[in-house]
Amino acid sequence: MLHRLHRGSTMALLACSALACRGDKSTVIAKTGATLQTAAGDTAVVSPPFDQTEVQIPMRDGVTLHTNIFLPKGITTNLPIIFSRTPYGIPVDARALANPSLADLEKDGYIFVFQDIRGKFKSEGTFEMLRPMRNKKDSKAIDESTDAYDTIEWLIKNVAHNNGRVGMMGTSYPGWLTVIAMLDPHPALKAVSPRASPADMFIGDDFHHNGAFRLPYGFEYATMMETDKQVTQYQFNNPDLYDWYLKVGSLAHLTDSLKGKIPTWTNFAAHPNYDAFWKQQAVAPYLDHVTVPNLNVAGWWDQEDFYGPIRIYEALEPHDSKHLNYLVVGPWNHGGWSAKTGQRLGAIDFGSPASAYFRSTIEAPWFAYWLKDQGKLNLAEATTFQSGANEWTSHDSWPPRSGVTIRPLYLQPGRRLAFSVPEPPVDSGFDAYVSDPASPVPYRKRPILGTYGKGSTWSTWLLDDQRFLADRADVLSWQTPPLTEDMNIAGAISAHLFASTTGSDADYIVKLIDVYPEGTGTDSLRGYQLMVANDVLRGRFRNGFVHPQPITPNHIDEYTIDLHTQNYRFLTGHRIMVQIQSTWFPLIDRNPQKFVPNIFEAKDSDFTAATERIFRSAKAASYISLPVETGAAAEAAHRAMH
Ligand code: PG9
Repeated sequence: MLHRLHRGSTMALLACSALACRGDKSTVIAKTGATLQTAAGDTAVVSPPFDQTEVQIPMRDGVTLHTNIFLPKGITTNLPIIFSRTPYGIPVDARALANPSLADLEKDGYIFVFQDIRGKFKSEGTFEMLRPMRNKKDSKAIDESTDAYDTIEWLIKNVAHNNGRVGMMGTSYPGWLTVIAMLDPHPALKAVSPRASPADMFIGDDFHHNGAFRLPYGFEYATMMETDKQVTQYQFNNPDLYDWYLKVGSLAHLTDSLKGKIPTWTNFAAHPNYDAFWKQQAVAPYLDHVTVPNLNVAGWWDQEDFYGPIRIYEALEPHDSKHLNYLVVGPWNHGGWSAKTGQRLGAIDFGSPASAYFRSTIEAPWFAYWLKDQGKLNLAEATTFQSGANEWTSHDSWPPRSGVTIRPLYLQPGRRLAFSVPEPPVDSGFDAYVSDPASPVPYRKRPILGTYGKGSTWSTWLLDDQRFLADRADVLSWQTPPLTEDMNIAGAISAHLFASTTGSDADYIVKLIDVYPEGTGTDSLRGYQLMVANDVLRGRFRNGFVHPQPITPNHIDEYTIDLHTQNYRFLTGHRIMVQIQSTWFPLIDRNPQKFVPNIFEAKDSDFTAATERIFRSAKAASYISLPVETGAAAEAAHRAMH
């Protein structure tokens, strides 16, 4: 069952216009009053600070795209355009712009333009999930890049009072659309700021991590986007998705139930490995030149697309001879830079309003500099928030090139962690658990509500206290003693496991956790276990994502798991914990643990329990590689922001 979801405002607007519309095929749809009708049917007269015009802008192939243009009321001087494209539905009402996330830009003065992409809401054409780049040899071909180009061309010719410069920004899918627009940019596109743009849906963003399928996200997002032209949420007949997905059984049952009607799901099932389908969608290979100034934005606790923005920044770096490629990472979840203050996320207080700071101190000056020639660009290459210390730091590269020592933190007997190689074993040299797909480890406390469903805490789950897993015998933890001094990490983290399984395939999930002191008193964070980094590797892909390989049962293999990047201070008195498990349900679909060529086609009978051994002996020493800050360069990175 599906249910229409309004991601944006539920208000319907009759708009007013101050726009000169001249394009032949353009249609001005609404040009009247300022009366607002709410979903409940009551009306209120408002005085939005913008005049709105709704138009259908023609693309090169004749398809028209639904676009809303908001001009500051009483505009007398020419202003730049801030342009966003989205599959989620555009603001239909100037009141949607009365939003703290836009306040700084509005104060500075911009024309705002929002557009529904092909096939969504009132735009013509067909929606295609992350539409691949066109074949440039075909002069008639279109893609999201040509649609952005054609729209900008129309805007600068048709919108009254524009100064001929356009900036683009957007979060997640709209962030990806921003990246695609800059690949082949219209000359008027002078600056972009993609936030949380996915870069590769098989390796690290919404749909898979290291080849492991993100089941609820994949299923719920694909059905939400491809059921009709709107955004329509799947309705579950069970309040606990852990239970629902477990009862569904193997993925093949979901494939059957969708009856081929959801193209993205059909593609998931047909492309279980990193083949041409995924590679042509990945953006990094296209990022071989820096076309426009680019402010990449990411959040340390982004539950959807953290890999993407970092990968995009990294891919552009070698081509950035003019120094136009920048990075900002804050203590945010997916979209957290738009939060009113951004001081708190989940249970954690980051000590200052990081989102408000970003918007007034980085975002607004960024666009003012490139689009209005105002101010100076006083921005470091990488501005990242060090959580724990709760301060912004600045670096001339990310990860930092200096001031950091890579140190291996080894798993030890007695569930301890230490920076020294384990002694020759006095015991078996490993710790073991039974991973049973019939009783997988929940990724967060149950009941687990629908991803975007009412009351869902999906947006903050990465900050959940991991103590809820304390009783599970299939989740193993190792930890340091309480730290006697602060320890900062800044840069890339990875896990290096030596492991064996009695099965012929396995998943390994590794979490790096900050354990707060037990202490005394009423502090709500006593003993809290906060994830600082985490990810999964599907064992079949340990030697590459193109050709899955079975695991030889009971053979010790080495697994390297990218835990991405962080900037974090473990405070004195806290412990560092590493947690390992082999299921993370339903976040990640269950690995049958018996090798089958395509897990989407596994039978229910293929799912078998297996014993996992994690080695911590001198010869098979599993460890986490940590970028530990040291010395003067590290101090300078902190000082620079004060
Ligand atoms: N994370 C979402 C998404 C982006 C791109 C493709 C699929 C999903 C989003 O928030 O837009």
